[in-house]
Amino acid sequence: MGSVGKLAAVLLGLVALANGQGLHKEHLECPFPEGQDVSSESECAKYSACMWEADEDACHMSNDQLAGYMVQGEPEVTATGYKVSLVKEDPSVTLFGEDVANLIFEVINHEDYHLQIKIYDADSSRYEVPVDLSFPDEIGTDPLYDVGFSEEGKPFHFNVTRKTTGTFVFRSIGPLTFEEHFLQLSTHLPSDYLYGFGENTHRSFKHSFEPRTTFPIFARDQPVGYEEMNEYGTHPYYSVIEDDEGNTHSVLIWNSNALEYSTFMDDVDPSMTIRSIGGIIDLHFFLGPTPEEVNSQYVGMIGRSAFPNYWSLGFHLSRWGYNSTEGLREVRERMKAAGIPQDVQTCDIDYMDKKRDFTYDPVAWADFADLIDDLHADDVKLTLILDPALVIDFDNYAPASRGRDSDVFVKWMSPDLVPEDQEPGANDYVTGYVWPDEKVVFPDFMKPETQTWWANELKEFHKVLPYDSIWIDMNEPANFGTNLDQPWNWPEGMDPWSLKCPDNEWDLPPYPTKMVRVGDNQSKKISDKTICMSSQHQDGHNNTFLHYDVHSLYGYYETLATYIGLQEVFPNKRPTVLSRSTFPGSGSMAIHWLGDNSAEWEQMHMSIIGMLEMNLFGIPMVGADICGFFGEPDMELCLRWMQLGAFYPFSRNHNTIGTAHQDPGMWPEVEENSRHYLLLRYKFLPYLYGLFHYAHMHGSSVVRPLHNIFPSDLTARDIDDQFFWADGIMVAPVITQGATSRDVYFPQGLWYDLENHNLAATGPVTLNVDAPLEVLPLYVRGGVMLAYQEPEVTTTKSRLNPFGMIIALDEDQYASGSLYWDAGDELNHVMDEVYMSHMTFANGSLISQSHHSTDPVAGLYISNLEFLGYPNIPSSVILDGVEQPESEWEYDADLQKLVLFTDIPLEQGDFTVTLA
Ligand SMILES: *[C@@H]1O[C@H](CO)[C@@H](O)[C@H](O)[C@H]1NC(C)=O
Ligand SMILES: *[C@@H]1O[C@H](CO)[C@@H](O)[C@H](O)[C@H]1NC(C)=O
Ligand SMILES: *[C@@H]1O[C@H](CO)[C@@H](O)[C@H](O)[C@H]1NC(C)=O
Ligand SMILES: *[C@@H]1O[C@H](CO)[C@@H](O)[C@H](O)[C@H]1NC(C)=O
Ligand SMILES: CC(=O)N[C@H]1CO[C@H](CO)[C@@H](O)[C@@H]1O
Repeated sequence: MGSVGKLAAVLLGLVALANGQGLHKEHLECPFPEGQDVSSESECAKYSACMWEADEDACHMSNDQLAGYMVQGEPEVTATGYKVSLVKEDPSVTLFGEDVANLIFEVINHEDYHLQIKIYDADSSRYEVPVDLSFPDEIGTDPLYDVGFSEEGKPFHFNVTRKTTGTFVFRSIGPLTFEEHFLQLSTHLPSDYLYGFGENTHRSFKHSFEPRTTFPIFARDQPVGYEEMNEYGTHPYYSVIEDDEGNTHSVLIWNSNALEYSTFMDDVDPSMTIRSIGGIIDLHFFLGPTPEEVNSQYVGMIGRSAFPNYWSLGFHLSRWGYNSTEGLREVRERMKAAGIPQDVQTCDIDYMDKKRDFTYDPVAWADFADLIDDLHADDVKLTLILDPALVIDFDNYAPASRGRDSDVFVKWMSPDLVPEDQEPGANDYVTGYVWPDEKVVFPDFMKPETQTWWANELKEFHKVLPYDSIWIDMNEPANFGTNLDQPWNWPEGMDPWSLKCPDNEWDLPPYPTKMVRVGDNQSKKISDKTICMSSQHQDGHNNTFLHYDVHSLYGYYETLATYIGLQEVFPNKRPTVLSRSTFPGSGSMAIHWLGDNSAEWEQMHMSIIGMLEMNLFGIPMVGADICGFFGEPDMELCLRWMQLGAFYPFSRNHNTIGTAHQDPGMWPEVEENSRHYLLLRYKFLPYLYGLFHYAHMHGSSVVRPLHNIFPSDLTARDIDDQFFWADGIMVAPVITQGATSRDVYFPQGLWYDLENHNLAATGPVTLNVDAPLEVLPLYVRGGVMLAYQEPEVTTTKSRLNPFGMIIALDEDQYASGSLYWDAGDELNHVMDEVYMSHMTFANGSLISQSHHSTDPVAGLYISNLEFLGYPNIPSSVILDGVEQPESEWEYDADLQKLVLFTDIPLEQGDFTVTLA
């Protein structure tokens, strides 16, 4: 069939040329379950949808007509768009078998900027992601896009173009594959400025188009490493900057099955193949056109980010292995003695009794409740970890027996699969093994009964240990030793045992994706380190779901249950939930940290990439384990990481058991420098808090890549070792061992040093800046205002201090900004309980217009207005019509900085300053 295929390919190429699509060879490599390295003529011959190209020594997908679908009939108009029928030309031409014969290609218009395209089985229903999305009631009238597809009787292709520029956004290439357990769709991309997809071990923010670059996506307990791996969460979402002007779009692949994506060059065109092993093809396009508009449009659909408690923006200290209250007190005393800011203390599983959730060690942690009182007396909050899996010691462990009474655990899909050695009392539940010393069961958080039971356990436990927030770990869900002889931590002396998954189409799918070939994949199966794909979940409507389909939603539903449960524990307070596994929408409920990293320099860099990506995914409250989880950092690494981590939105130092302490008080140099940079963080928390409020209300990112602010700056698009807090503070951390300086790229505009207020650069320019060990390069962009408050060692204290504003002027002597304030932790913060002022400085006048109520701002005032880049000494300074005496302001001609000492109560609301 090789020669027939080639002839058809040539003919098709001519058709494509006639259509004005250009003559592309569209050489799409056939996917091999064993990986592309096995490619050979005999391997290729196994798949009738593939053909061997002897001259290129490569196995390619056959042409579209042979291997793909044809357009049949006229489109059928629907209320929101239209449907087109597709038919598989030759159902026997296949990759892995069971090709779906008839498909529907459906175009659904939402807002003008939002297009949905679904491709699904015309004859029977398939699994679709059950998570709710927000859609508008009415569709837009002037879409930013056009959709094209092939004529009737032609091989099926479709494209999406941006109307204003005519640039294509998506242009499918090659045959579409739609089989029972394998979907594949390839497209050209308008440029190689491709970002996103996760959660992955990306070593650059901008994607590579080297041949055979393939990343799997599937929730997995996979520590950070350097292979192309899938990690804890699932975010099949990417964005592309299309052109030099910076027009940007994004695409969500709304699919929760195991996925992978490959990037490559098709001749001159950057291209991508998306593969999934289940569900349907359901694409959501967001047309922006700016990167921040894309963000806002996307999170408007999946859920805008949660508004964090003010205290959660403080510094969190954590480790696994305090081992006792005494061990924890020792570290806490070191922090206090050093005067290092800390708002949250976190405990890992070593506080538990035999690693059981909702318990604490009655010996080593006997006085835990007293310790919590002591922390609270210092205004420090406590976060406790919980794992999803509960021991099946039903007779002695009430949370599990109550769970069994409510029937809340994940089951086998069929009673035949329950193993013969099932523990008595474990019903038809899937049992595994994780941290506790007995077998465990896994709550099915999709069930409303489970959510009720979980909320009750959270409430009961809070009566025992008055925690402030919950950290949910291991929720991919992780299970140790699946399919092996026994888990690595199986109790000594017990007969070997492990969870073994059956050999069926779900646990042994024909194409398990690259995930089985990377990382810590001991059994090389899709169920490795998790529960079996033939486990079964159930929702509140008696719908059942295979774990195969909803595996990657486990963390999402546990987050939802925890978020709801904590609202019962803390009525009308914002729940603080930290989750390891996430899915689109998790950001509306949870904080995320980037998982188990290591104390290695490159992982500092990867943490910036991960943080930028999570901001794309609508999870702005994010950070990595400062100083590294595995391994032991030296002083220099930990110091540099504390500098960077002081500017993670979620700032937490955490490490693993059996390692030396790495809290900032461990080295004199780290102690001094961490105190400095954490105090600087605390100083600008009012600014950061305002950014989170804005993100929550309008759906923006908090941490941004440079190109989100400068989309048409081509240099900015490659930079991933600098980042912004919104568009105001630019952070350029040192992430190289031994470096005492670094190159910093300053885009267009004026840039002031955040600390000494010097004019540091007039961009665009790259400068080598001094960054000796004690210095983190930080800049404020001309044109923005930053709200601040004098810092203290806790936010409880700093929140009482006077405010100031940094007013960093641009070339036009202009700046704008805002100050947002409220009680700091209320869930339903209504507008009459907040203070919100918008400030603009233009034409020599600062005008502050406020919306405010008295409650949250009583006793608070603005004491400093600091103008950076003010060119000359003013002849008069007028505040609310009153000329200010010279004692009330100060001008530094060298710095070109003017400071006004004011006493403006926030309760006053509006004010005006005029400089002449
Ligand atoms: C999009 O598809 C239509 C219909 O096949 C075709 O006429 C048009 O040239 C395509 N546009 C691009 C940019 O490929
Ligand atoms: C689910 O099924 C059970 C048992 O058949 C039934 O009692 C219950 O009403 C059903 N619930 C819903 C929401 O349909
Ligand atoms: C805590 O206990 C573990 C395991 O027994 C041990 O390896 C570790 O060194 C202990 N940690 C500290 C800080 O003593
Ligand atoms: C500044 O003054 C100019 C000229 O009077 C005016 O056009 C402009 O709108 C003013 N800008 C602001 C922000 O008030
Ligand atoms: C633990 C384990 O078996 N890891 C292997 C997973 O697969 C990759 C790629 O084949 C190997 O390099 C790892 O050693």
